[in-house]
Amino acid sequence: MGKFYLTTPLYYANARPHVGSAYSTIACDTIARFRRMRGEEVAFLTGTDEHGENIARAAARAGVSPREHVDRNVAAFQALWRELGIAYTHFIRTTAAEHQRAVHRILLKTRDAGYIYKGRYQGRYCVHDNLYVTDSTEPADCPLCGRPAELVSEENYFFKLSAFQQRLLEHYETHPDFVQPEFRRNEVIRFVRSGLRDISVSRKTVKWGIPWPEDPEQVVYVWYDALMGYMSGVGYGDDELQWEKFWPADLHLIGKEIIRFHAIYWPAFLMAAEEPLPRQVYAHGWLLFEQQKMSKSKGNIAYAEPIARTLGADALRYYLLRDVPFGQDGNFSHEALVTRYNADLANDLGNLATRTLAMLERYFGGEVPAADAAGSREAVVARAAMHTIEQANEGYTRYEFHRALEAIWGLIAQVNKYLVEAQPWALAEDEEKRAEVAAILYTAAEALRIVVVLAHPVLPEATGKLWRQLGQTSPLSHVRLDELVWGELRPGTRVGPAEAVFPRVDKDAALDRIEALEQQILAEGADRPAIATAETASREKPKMITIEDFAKVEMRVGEIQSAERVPNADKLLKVMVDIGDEVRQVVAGIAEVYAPETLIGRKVIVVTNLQPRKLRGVESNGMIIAATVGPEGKPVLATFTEPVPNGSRLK
Ligand code: ME8
Repeated sequence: MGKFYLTTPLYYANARPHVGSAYSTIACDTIARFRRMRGEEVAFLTGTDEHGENIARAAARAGVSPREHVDRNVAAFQALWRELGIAYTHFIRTTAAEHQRAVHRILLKTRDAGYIYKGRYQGRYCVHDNLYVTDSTEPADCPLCGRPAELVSEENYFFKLSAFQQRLLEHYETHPDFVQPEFRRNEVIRFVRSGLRDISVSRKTVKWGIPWPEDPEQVVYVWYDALMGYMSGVGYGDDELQWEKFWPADLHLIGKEIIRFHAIYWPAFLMAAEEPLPRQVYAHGWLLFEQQKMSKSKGNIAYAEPIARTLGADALRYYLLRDVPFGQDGNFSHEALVTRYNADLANDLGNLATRTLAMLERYFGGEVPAADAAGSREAVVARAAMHTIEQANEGYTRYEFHRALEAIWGLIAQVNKYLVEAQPWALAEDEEKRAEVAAILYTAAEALRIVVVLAHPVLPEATGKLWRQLGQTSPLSHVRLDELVWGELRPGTRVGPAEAVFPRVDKDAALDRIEALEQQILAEGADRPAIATAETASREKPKMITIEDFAKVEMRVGEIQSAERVPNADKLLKVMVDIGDEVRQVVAGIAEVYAPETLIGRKVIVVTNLQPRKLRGVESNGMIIAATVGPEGKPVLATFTEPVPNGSRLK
């Protein structure tokens, strides 16, 4: 029996999961179920990435220890996976003792092989994405989340990534499937060709992490730590039998933003430690919500629970895999989801099932009849079903879920049409047509059986119910997808009773209920996203400060004298502001909303005692106050409606 080992990313345990995290996990679960139905032994790993400064800060904001914080969020992940029918076999937490041992083991191996050295790291680091943004100390924004990267200057351990440039390129060449889809592979190759620099793999000022072996002053860089979870999760250095059986991984499924970590760092780390490389890294696209990546930092999040509790987990699974071609970005919308639910699930599949089962009950006492009178029309349906079996298998194999589902729903539409044309309900009135009616209903029921088997990886719960309604007693997950053929439904099988697995819903009522449940989640203090965002910040209870704290901030009325764009920065304007006794140069992130010429003469509020800093090389001596509005964080300048002299102090 073949094996298949696949993984989701190990999600940051800094907040509860959202639809974005559910997306990758549902895709993996579908692949895992598909592989099992082809007779393979599947190890399906998911888990949580629990170390690093971003987690420690999120915990501090929530007023709990990092350990408490991650425990709470991990529980939320595990509960959601249960609710969504995710049948993972392994769950790794990067705070587990066996994981720490595995990290130490591989680091020591790497050091002994000569690929680790001590040096000084100086540059800009994004705490949220754990990304070394530049090696320069100049201010820079993180390319992943757009936040300003922080200045880091410390003694670190470095990994000789530069030594692996050639070997990586050779690997991509000789293993064309290693990075997929193809356009991502090309992206990675281009990046590696442009040159690789050594990277720091430890942090000194961060405390929440795995201590560096033999130097507890330092902790292991969180990406090194997290990637190792793919190995420690299946027993690396701990459970040889399991390790030997499942490693190398057959598939790391990830979102496109973390491809460099997976397709460059990860194989280089493994080459250095002389461990076998995974077979494939597949990067899917982003779910966009209101045109932007759904993400904790932007606050434009949809949660999975409200959908699962309104329409069922299968509805979410189906929508996510059907609506967006896997690999590309796609819009997520509750409206589209409910529309698909009613059209594809309640209507198309629901009608085929209830109609067929109800007629079997009515005309044949709930027993599948023989199809002796089957003619050419029935043969057409049988051929279409066989073709659909091929297409669905192919779609799943290539992670083209939308194609697999399109093919299956194509068959459903064809059989529904066939029933409308054949009109068994009209023929049933004529006793002489009984054999014909039998052939029609056998054909519909057999097509339904095939649909149920093929859709099982995506709709595990609903297909399970339909399977039982079709009178099948063997476990559905044991049916072999690669051996599925037409004609195996046995005449004489008792079916029914027909029960709707996807009852039709009123669209507005469903949307209202989803919205109400979303609000409930946001209001649940314990489970709220731990990262404050433009949208969620207003809902969070602010930490109190004293009047003395507030008095430290000097704010004055200013009048804009001139404004111009900062070159190569879409968001920034260089503004000269008259604050009474001087004219200050301030750089403000408002260029996307305000044209420079519209600002002249405008009264604004300026924070005047901020330390000067450089933004894109332009010095800023203060800050102009603006509200942050909507999910995109659109700035709206604060101003006065009554006359007020320049330089007046605000308090
Ligand atoms: O990056 N659309 O964790 P993370 C599609 N801990 N997929 C999305 C998504 C969206 N809008 N939002 C999230 C980390 N995802 C690291 C990984 S692995 C050793 C360490 C999914 O919690 C997608 O798979 O930020 C993305 O790559 C992942 O969640 C990021 O999860």
